[in-house]
Amino acid sequence: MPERVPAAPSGSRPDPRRLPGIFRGKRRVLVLTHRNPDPDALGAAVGLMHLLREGAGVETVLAMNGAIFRAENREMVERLEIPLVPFNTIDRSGFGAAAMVDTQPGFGHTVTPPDVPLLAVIDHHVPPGGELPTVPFYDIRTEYGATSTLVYEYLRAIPLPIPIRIATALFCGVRFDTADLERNASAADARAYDELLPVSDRRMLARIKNPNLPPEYFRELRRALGIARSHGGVVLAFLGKLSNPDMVSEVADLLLRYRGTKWTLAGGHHEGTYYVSLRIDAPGTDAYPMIRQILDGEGTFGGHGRIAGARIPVADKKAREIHALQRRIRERALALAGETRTRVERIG
Ligand SMILES: [Mn+2]
Repeated sequence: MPERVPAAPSGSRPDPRRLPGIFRGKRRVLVLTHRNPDPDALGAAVGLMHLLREGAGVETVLAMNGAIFRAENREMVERLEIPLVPFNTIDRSGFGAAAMVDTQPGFGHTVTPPDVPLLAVIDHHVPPGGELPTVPFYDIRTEYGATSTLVYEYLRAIPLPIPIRIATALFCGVRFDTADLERNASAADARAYDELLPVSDRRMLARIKNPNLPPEYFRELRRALGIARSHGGVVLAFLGKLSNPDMVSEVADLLLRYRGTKWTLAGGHHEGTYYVSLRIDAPGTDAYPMIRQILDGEGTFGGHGRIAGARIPVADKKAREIHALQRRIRERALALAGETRTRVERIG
Protein backbone atom coordinates (compact mmCIF):
# COMPACT_ATOMS: atom_id res chain seq x y z
CA MET A 1 0.00 0.00 0.00
CA PRO A 2 1.17 3.56 -0.65
CA GLU A 3 2.38 5.68 2.25
CA ARG A 4 -0.05 7.80 4.22
CA VAL A 5 -0.11 11.56 3.84
CA PRO A 6 0.05 13.29 7.23
CA ALA A 7 -2.84 15.59 8.05
CA ALA A 8 -2.20 19.29 8.68
CA PRO A 9 -1.25 20.03 12.29
CA SER A 10 -4.41 20.52 14.32
CA GLY A 11 -3.03 23.18 16.63
CA SER A 12 -2.61 25.77 13.88
CA ARG A 13 -6.27 26.61 13.46
CA PRO A 14 -6.99 30.35 13.20
CA ASP A 15 -9.75 31.95 15.30
CA PRO A 16 -12.87 32.38 13.12
CA ARG A 17 -13.90 35.41 15.15
CA ARG A 18 -11.10 37.25 13.33
CA LEU A 19 -12.80 36.71 9.97
CA PRO A 20 -15.26 39.66 9.99
CA GLY A 21 -12.48 42.09 10.95
CA ILE A 22 -10.30 40.92 8.06
CA PHE A 23 -13.03 41.77 5.54
CA ARG A 24 -14.75 44.76 7.19
CA GLY A 25 -14.52 47.93 5.10
CA LYS A 26 -13.74 46.09 1.87
CA ARG A 27 -15.77 47.34 -1.06
CA ARG A 28 -16.96 43.97 -2.35
CA VAL A 29 -15.74 40.43 -1.76
CA LEU A 30 -15.30 37.85 -4.51
CA VAL A 31 -16.08 34.34 -3.23
CA LEU A 32 -14.26 31.64 -5.17
CA THR A 33 -14.32 27.85 -5.28
CA HIS A 34 -13.21 25.02 -7.55
CA ARG A 35 -14.36 24.39 -11.09
CA ASN A 36 -17.75 22.63 -11.49
CA PRO A 37 -18.73 23.33 -7.85
CA ASP A 38 -20.32 20.51 -5.82
CA PRO A 39 -22.79 20.85 -2.90
CA ASP A 40 -20.01 21.25 -0.34
CA ALA A 41 -18.41 24.07 -2.34
CA LEU A 42 -21.82 25.71 -2.77
CA GLY A 43 -22.85 25.22 0.88
CA ALA A 44 -19.55 26.58 2.21
CA ALA A 45 -19.72 29.53 -0.21
CA VAL A 46 -23.30 30.41 0.74
CA GLY A 47 -22.43 30.12 4.44
CA LEU A 48 -19.33 32.30 4.08
CA MET A 49 -21.27 34.90 2.08
CA HIS A 50 -23.81 35.06 4.90
CA LEU A 51 -20.98 35.43 7.43
CA LEU A 52 -19.37 38.26 5.46
CA ARG A 53 -22.66 40.08 4.84
CA GLU A 54 -23.95 39.84 8.40
CA GLY A 55 -20.64 39.80 10.25
CA ALA A 56 -18.59 42.29 8.23
CA GLY A 57 -21.30 44.25 6.38
CA VAL A 58 -19.74 43.63 2.97
CA GLU A 59 -21.33 42.79 -0.36
CA THR A 60 -20.32 39.42 -1.85
CA VAL A 61 -20.38 37.82 -5.29
CA LEU A 62 -20.00 34.07 -5.86
CA ALA A 63 -17.96 33.37 -8.99
CA MET A 64 -18.18 30.08 -10.86
CA ASN A 65 -15.80 28.42 -13.30
CA GLY A 66 -17.04 25.51 -15.36
CA ALA A 67 -20.64 24.41 -14.99
CA ILE A 68 -22.95 22.39 -12.79
CA PHE A 69 -24.00 19.08 -14.32
CA ARG A 70 -25.19 16.70 -11.62
CA ALA A 71 -28.97 16.88 -11.21
CA GLU A 72 -28.77 17.08 -7.39
CA ASN A 73 -26.37 20.03 -7.59
CA ARG A 74 -28.53 21.85 -10.15
CA GLU A 75 -31.58 21.31 -7.99
CA MET A 76 -29.70 22.73 -4.99
CA VAL A 77 -28.76 25.89 -6.92
CA GLU A 78 -32.32 26.37 -8.18
CA ARG A 79 -34.21 25.56 -4.97
CA LEU A 80 -31.91 27.58 -2.73
CA GLU A 81 -31.57 30.38 -5.31
CA ILE A 82 -27.78 30.39 -5.08
CA PRO A 83 -26.54 33.42 -7.05
CA LEU A 84 -23.72 32.10 -9.26
CA VAL A 85 -21.93 34.49 -11.63
CA PRO A 86 -19.67 33.13 -14.41
CA PHE A 87 -16.10 34.03 -13.44
CA ASN A 88 -15.11 35.39 -16.84
CA THR A 89 -18.02 37.86 -16.92
CA ILE A 90 -16.94 39.53 -13.66
CA ASP A 91 -15.23 42.93 -13.65
CA ARG A 92 -12.59 42.17 -11.04
CA SER A 93 -11.64 45.83 -10.57
CA GLY A 94 -14.84 46.17 -8.54
CA PHE A 95 -13.57 43.88 -5.77
CA GLY A 96 -11.45 44.78 -2.75
CA ALA A 97 -10.89 41.22 -1.54
CA ALA A 98 -11.42 37.55 -2.33
CA ALA A 99 -12.11 34.43 -0.26
CA MET A 100 -11.78 30.79 -1.33
CA VAL A 101 -13.71 27.78 -0.04
CA ASP A 102 -13.45 23.99 -0.57
CA THR A 103 -10.22 24.40 -2.55
CA GLN A 104 -6.82 26.12 -2.40
CA PRO A 105 -4.56 28.13 -4.70
CA GLY A 106 -2.36 25.77 -6.69
CA PHE A 107 -5.00 23.16 -7.51
CA GLY A 108 -5.47 22.66 -11.24
CA HIS A 109 -9.25 23.04 -11.05
CA THR A 110 -9.06 26.38 -9.28
CA VAL A 111 -8.59 29.89 -10.66
CA THR A 112 -6.82 32.34 -8.33
CA PRO A 113 -7.10 35.84 -9.81
CA PRO A 114 -3.79 37.70 -9.26
CA ASP A 115 -5.49 41.10 -9.21
CA VAL A 116 -7.80 40.63 -6.19
CA PRO A 117 -6.19 40.20 -2.73
CA LEU A 118 -6.99 36.73 -1.37
CA LEU A 119 -7.70 37.16 2.36
CA ALA A 120 -9.15 33.78 3.35
CA VAL A 121 -8.72 30.15 2.28
CA ILE A 122 -11.02 27.61 3.95
CA ASP A 123 -10.75 23.97 2.87
CA HIS A 124 -10.48 20.32 3.87
CA HIS A 125 -8.34 18.94 1.04
CA VAL A 126 -4.69 17.94 1.42
CA PRO A 127 -2.70 21.04 0.29
CA PRO A 128 -1.34 20.77 -3.27
CA GLY A 129 2.26 21.03 -2.05
CA GLY A 130 4.89 23.65 -2.67
CA GLU A 131 4.94 26.90 -0.76
CA LEU A 132 1.91 27.78 1.35
CA PRO A 133 0.25 31.00 0.22
CA THR A 134 0.50 33.96 2.57
CA VAL A 135 -3.16 34.53 3.32
CA PRO A 136 -4.33 36.36 6.49
CA PHE A 137 -6.89 33.62 7.24
CA TYR A 138 -5.79 30.13 6.18
CA ASP A 139 -7.74 27.20 7.65
CA ILE A 140 -7.16 23.74 6.18
CA ARG A 141 -8.71 20.85 8.10
CA THR A 142 -7.97 17.61 6.30
CA GLU A 143 -9.70 15.58 9.01
CA TYR A 144 -13.04 17.26 8.20
CA GLY A 145 -15.43 15.54 5.80
CA ALA A 146 -16.86 18.82 4.52
CA THR A 147 -15.81 22.46 4.25
CA SER A 148 -19.45 23.31 5.05
CA THR A 149 -18.83 21.92 8.56
CA LEU A 150 -15.99 24.40 9.04
CA VAL A 151 -18.11 27.34 7.89
CA TYR A 152 -20.97 26.20 10.13
CA GLU A 153 -18.54 26.21 13.09
CA TYR A 154 -17.47 29.76 12.20
CA LEU A 155 -21.07 30.96 12.21
CA ARG A 156 -21.57 29.34 15.63
CA ALA A 157 -18.31 30.76 17.01
CA ILE A 158 -18.84 34.39 16.00
CA PRO A 159 -21.87 33.88 16.70
CA LEU A 160 -24.37 34.67 13.92
CA PRO A 161 -27.93 33.42 13.46
CA ILE A 162 -28.31 30.99 10.56
CA PRO A 163 -31.43 31.50 8.41
CA ILE A 164 -33.21 28.38 7.11
CA ARG A 165 -31.91 28.78 3.52
CA ILE A 166 -28.29 29.05 4.70
CA ALA A 167 -28.74 26.11 7.08
CA THR A 168 -30.22 24.03 4.24
CA ALA A 169 -27.26 24.84 1.97
CA LEU A 170 -24.71 23.99 4.69
CA PHE A 171 -26.56 20.75 5.45
CA CYS A 172 -26.44 19.79 1.76
CA GLY A 173 -22.67 20.36 1.81
CA VAL A 174 -22.16 18.06 4.81
CA ARG A 175 -24.66 15.49 3.52
CA PHE A 176 -23.19 15.10 0.02
CA ASP A 177 -19.47 15.30 0.90
CA THR A 178 -19.82 12.72 3.69
CA ALA A 179 -22.59 10.61 2.07
CA ASP A 180 -24.83 11.27 5.10
CA LEU A 181 -21.88 10.79 7.49
CA GLU A 182 -20.97 7.41 6.02
CA ARG A 183 -17.73 8.59 4.41
CA ASN A 184 -14.82 10.68 5.80
CA ALA A 185 -17.05 12.08 8.57
CA SER A 186 -15.38 13.45 11.71
CA ALA A 187 -17.13 14.15 15.01
CA ALA A 188 -17.39 17.79 13.88
CA ASP A 189 -19.24 16.74 10.71
CA ALA A 190 -21.65 14.61 12.74
CA ARG A 191 -22.33 17.54 15.07
CA ALA A 192 -22.90 19.95 12.17
CA TYR A 193 -25.21 17.42 10.48
CA ASP A 194 -27.24 16.86 13.67
CA GLU A 195 -27.53 20.55 14.47
CA LEU A 196 -28.29 21.73 10.93
CA LEU A 197 -30.92 19.13 10.03
CA PRO A 198 -33.61 20.40 12.46
CA VAL A 199 -33.17 23.98 11.23
CA SER A 200 -33.13 23.10 7.50
CA ASP A 201 -36.04 23.04 5.05
CA ARG A 202 -36.74 19.28 4.94
CA ARG A 203 -39.04 19.41 1.95
CA MET A 204 -36.36 21.18 -0.02
CA LEU A 205 -33.75 18.68 1.18
CA ALA A 206 -35.89 15.80 -0.10
CA ARG A 207 -36.26 17.45 -3.50
CA ILE A 208 -32.54 18.14 -3.79
CA LYS A 209 -31.67 14.55 -2.84
CA ASN A 210 -34.03 13.00 -5.39
CA PRO A 211 -34.28 15.31 -8.40
CA ASN A 212 -35.79 14.37 -11.75
CA LEU A 213 -33.23 12.96 -14.15
CA PRO A 214 -33.17 13.55 -17.92
CA PRO A 215 -33.20 10.62 -20.43
CA GLU A 216 -29.52 11.26 -21.30
CA TYR A 217 -28.62 10.41 -17.72
CA PHE A 218 -30.02 6.89 -18.08
CA ARG A 219 -28.49 6.42 -21.53
CA GLU A 220 -25.05 7.43 -20.26
CA LEU A 221 -25.43 5.24 -17.18
CA ARG A 222 -26.39 2.21 -19.28
CA ARG A 223 -23.34 2.75 -21.47
CA ALA A 224 -21.10 3.14 -18.40
CA LEU A 225 -22.33 -0.14 -16.89
CA GLY A 226 -21.63 -1.88 -20.18
CA ILE A 227 -18.05 -0.59 -20.19
CA ALA A 228 -17.19 -1.28 -16.52
CA ARG A 229 -15.10 -4.34 -15.64
CA SER A 230 -14.29 -5.97 -12.32
CA HIS A 231 -10.71 -7.16 -11.89
CA GLY A 232 -11.09 -9.21 -8.71
CA GLY A 233 -11.99 -6.53 -6.14
CA VAL A 234 -11.13 -3.55 -8.31
CA VAL A 235 -13.71 -2.10 -10.69
CA LEU A 236 -12.50 0.05 -13.58
CA ALA A 237 -14.71 2.06 -15.95
CA PHE A 238 -13.17 4.21 -18.68
CA LEU A 239 -16.13 5.92 -20.27
CA GLY A 240 -14.58 7.85 -23.15
CA LYS A 241 -16.51 10.95 -24.19
CA LEU A 242 -19.27 12.16 -21.85
CA SER A 243 -21.90 14.89 -22.07
CA ASN A 244 -21.99 15.04 -18.24
CA PRO A 245 -18.56 14.83 -16.54
CA ASP A 246 -20.20 14.23 -13.15
CA MET A 247 -21.12 10.78 -14.49
CA VAL A 248 -17.51 9.82 -13.66
CA SER A 249 -17.93 10.30 -9.89
CA GLU A 250 -21.46 8.90 -9.92
CA VAL A 251 -20.32 5.71 -11.64
CA ALA A 252 -17.35 5.38 -9.26
CA ASP A 253 -19.74 5.72 -6.29
CA LEU A 254 -22.25 3.26 -7.71
CA LEU A 255 -19.72 0.60 -8.72
CA LEU A 256 -18.12 0.65 -5.27
CA ARG A 257 -21.28 -1.19 -4.25
CA TYR A 258 -20.55 -4.06 -6.66
CA ARG A 259 -20.14 -7.09 -4.41
CA GLY A 260 -16.57 -7.77 -3.28
CA THR A 261 -15.20 -4.43 -4.50
CA LYS A 262 -12.30 -2.79 -2.59
CA TRP A 263 -11.95 0.24 -4.83
CA THR A 264 -13.24 1.72 -8.06
CA LEU A 265 -11.70 3.99 -10.63
CA ALA A 266 -13.78 5.72 -13.29
CA GLY A 267 -12.72 8.15 -15.99
CA GLY A 268 -14.31 10.12 -18.78
CA HIS A 269 -13.65 12.94 -21.19
CA HIS A 270 -15.57 16.21 -21.43
CA GLU A 271 -14.57 19.37 -23.33
CA GLY A 272 -10.79 19.12 -23.26
CA THR A 273 -10.51 17.55 -19.81
CA TYR A 274 -10.23 13.91 -18.79
CA TYR A 275 -11.86 13.41 -15.37
CA VAL A 276 -10.90 10.59 -12.99
CA SER A 277 -12.65 9.52 -9.77
CA LEU A 278 -11.32 7.05 -7.21
CA ARG A 279 -13.49 5.55 -4.46
CA ILE A 280 -12.25 3.18 -1.77
CA ASP A 281 -14.10 0.78 0.50
CA ALA A 282 -11.18 -0.68 2.45
CA PRO A 283 -10.17 0.43 5.95
CA GLY A 284 -6.78 2.08 6.34
CA THR A 285 -6.37 2.93 2.66
CA ASP A 286 -5.84 6.55 1.66
CA ALA A 287 -7.16 7.73 -1.69
CA TYR A 288 -4.67 10.60 -2.04
CA PRO A 289 -1.39 8.64 -2.47
CA MET A 290 -3.24 6.07 -4.58
CA ILE A 291 -4.48 8.59 -7.12
CA ARG A 292 -1.02 10.16 -7.22
CA GLN A 293 0.46 6.78 -8.12
CA ILE A 294 -2.23 6.04 -10.71
CA LEU A 295 -1.76 9.41 -12.42
CA ASP A 296 2.05 9.14 -12.34
CA GLY A 297 2.57 12.84 -13.03
CA GLU A 298 -0.26 13.32 -15.52
CA GLY A 299 -2.74 16.10 -14.71
CA THR A 300 -3.69 17.44 -11.28
CA PHE A 301 -5.44 15.72 -8.42
CA GLY A 302 -6.90 16.10 -4.95
CA GLY A 303 -8.44 13.88 -2.36
CA HIS A 304 -9.13 13.09 1.24
CA GLY A 305 -9.90 9.86 3.07
CA ARG A 306 -11.63 7.40 0.76
CA ILE A 307 -12.28 9.63 -2.24
CA ALA A 308 -10.03 11.33 -4.77
CA GLY A 309 -10.42 13.01 -8.14
CA ALA A 310 -8.18 14.16 -10.95
CA ARG A 311 -8.28 16.22 -14.11
CA ILE A 312 -5.99 15.74 -17.08
CA PRO A 313 -6.02 18.24 -19.95
CA VAL A 314 -6.47 16.54 -23.33
CA ALA A 315 -6.73 17.98 -26.81
CA ASP A 316 -10.44 17.69 -27.74
CA LYS A 317 -11.30 15.60 -30.84
CA LYS A 318 -8.18 13.39 -30.60
CA ALA A 319 -9.81 10.02 -29.93
CA ARG A 320 -6.49 8.21 -30.21
CA GLU A 321 -4.92 10.36 -27.50
CA ILE A 322 -7.86 9.72 -25.14
CA HIS A 323 -7.63 6.02 -25.86
CA ALA A 324 -3.91 5.96 -25.07
CA LEU A 325 -4.45 7.95 -21.87
CA GLN A 326 -7.16 5.54 -20.71
CA ARG A 327 -4.84 2.60 -21.42
CA ARG A 328 -2.01 4.14 -19.37
CA ILE A 329 -4.33 4.83 -16.43
CA ARG A 330 -5.77 1.31 -16.62
CA GLU A 331 -2.32 -0.29 -16.63
CA ARG A 332 -1.12 1.71 -13.64
CA ALA A 333 -4.36 1.00 -11.75
CA LEU A 334 -4.03 -2.73 -12.42
CA ALA A 335 -0.36 -2.65 -11.36
CA LEU A 336 -1.41 -0.98 -8.10
CA ALA A 337 -4.15 -3.57 -7.62
CA GLY A 338 -1.66 -6.35 -8.18
CA GLU A 339 -4.25 -8.07 -10.35
CA THR A 340 -3.61 -9.82 -13.63
CA ARG A 341 -5.99 -9.57 -16.54
CA THR A 342 -7.13 -13.17 -16.22
CA ARG A 343 -9.96 -12.46 -13.78
CA VAL A 344 -12.00 -9.89 -15.66
CA GLU A 345 -15.78 -9.79 -15.17
CA ARG A 346 -18.45 -7.78 -16.93
CA ILE A 347 -20.68 -5.71 -14.64
CA GLY A 348 -23.76 -5.03 -16.73
MN1 LIG B 1 -15.60 19.44 0.01
